[in-house]
Amino acid sequence: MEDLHRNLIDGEWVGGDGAPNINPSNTNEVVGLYARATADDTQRAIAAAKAAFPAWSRSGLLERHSVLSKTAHEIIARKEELGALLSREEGKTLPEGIGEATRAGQIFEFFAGEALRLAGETVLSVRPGVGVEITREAVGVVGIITPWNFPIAIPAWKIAPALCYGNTVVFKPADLVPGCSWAIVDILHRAGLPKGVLNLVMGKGSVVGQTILDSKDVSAITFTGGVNTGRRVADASLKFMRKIQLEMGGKNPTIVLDDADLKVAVETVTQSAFFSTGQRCTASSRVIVTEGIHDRFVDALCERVKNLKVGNAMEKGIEIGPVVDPGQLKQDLDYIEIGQKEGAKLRVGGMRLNRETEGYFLQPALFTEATNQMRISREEIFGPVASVIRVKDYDEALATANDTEFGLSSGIVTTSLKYATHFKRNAEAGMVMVNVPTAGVDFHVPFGGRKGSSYGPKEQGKYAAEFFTQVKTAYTAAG
Ligand code: UN1
Repeated sequence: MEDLHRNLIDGEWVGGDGAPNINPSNTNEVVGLYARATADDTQRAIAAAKAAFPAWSRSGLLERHSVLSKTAHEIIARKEELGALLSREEGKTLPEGIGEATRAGQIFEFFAGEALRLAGETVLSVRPGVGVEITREAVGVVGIITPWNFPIAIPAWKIAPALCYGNTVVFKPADLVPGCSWAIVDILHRAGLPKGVLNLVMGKGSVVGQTILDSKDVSAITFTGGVNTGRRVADASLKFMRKIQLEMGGKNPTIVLDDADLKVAVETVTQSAFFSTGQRCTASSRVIVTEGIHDRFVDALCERVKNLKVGNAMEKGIEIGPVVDPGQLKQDLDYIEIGQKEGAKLRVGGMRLNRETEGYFLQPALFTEATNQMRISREEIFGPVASVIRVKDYDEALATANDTEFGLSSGIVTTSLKYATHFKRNAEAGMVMVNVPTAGVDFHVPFGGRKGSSYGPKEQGKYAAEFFTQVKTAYTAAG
């Protein structure tokens, strides 16, 4: 079959029948056929990664630099094509898709540079005549499990550091969106990675993911996805004393204070809550607004949200693409109903939309008069649904923002240096955003949360070394 995309195991493209990858903007369109790995395939992939580890972990830095750098250049050269593939398989708008593809290229470029900066420390011992060296070494076979909502950026920000620091990889992309993952593995393979260093096993979590979790030969797992699966990764890993890095949910707040610039507030909240169809763990779904600006802000926000252009992700001028699949659409609609039953006021949107093509289009939904106790304020919805919570003042806003089991990204819109400074110090989140959206992060600085959102070392930037390496301290007596 011509458009069958196979798995890459030990340097060979393998696997039979493919499952169709469906375009959520047009469910009649099959983006491509993608093979599904069996448990057996996954075990072979793990064995190949294990066999490739000794050589790759000792490979010259120029070899790693060269593969990562070639990959960066090819991704950037093909950003329009890869961005379109992303939009077709996941439903982000075309500019968002191209932006994400560009980001993936930049991430590879960053780690191509990091490969040349690998260094340790030499220190004196407390004992005379003894020297101490502190170095970082690769961890081993890393299992990489990625979600559907960032089909190219998240694979990039896990694969690039894994390879940079000398690990070998078994990579399982989200079953729903294997297209971009296949494309970057193909690029890396052609860029000259030795066989077995990077293995692609597309397929189901219950088969492929489970086999990775159950393997004693997988020394570390980096996972982004839902809280429940994250817990399963953690549970399965303790018995092997395996390193884990988990990025899970969010219920990210954005505070709007009386002194905020109204335009900045409306734009920041609209982007945080609804862009990428609200399908980001960094999306803001709780908008906490102080009394003095509340009504003015809500009116202006409703106007903006009402006019958002929802439709086929590939069409020019579309601001919000479709929801990714029927399961997610049902979850969004269920929460829209729950919010109304709980007594929040649905001010805008919340209904399915028909467009020329058959797709999962949903008018972004904005609730007002919500409380922080409602389920819509406590549980992650992962769709274009946000609620406004009215509070008296900054102190109540901060307490409300922190009153959640999550702690990924926390935002404030204010012109006050005093409140901005206080918020940066007191927000219980891994990332704090002042007058910028909670979502849409830089690629060269640490990414990650705290509390129920994340577990383990941060991702991205030079901090990625924490997870993808292990530290060794060597003592040498001069004799
Ligand atoms: C971003 O907001 O730019 O799954 C990145 C997610 C996050 C990535 C967000 N891990 O939504």
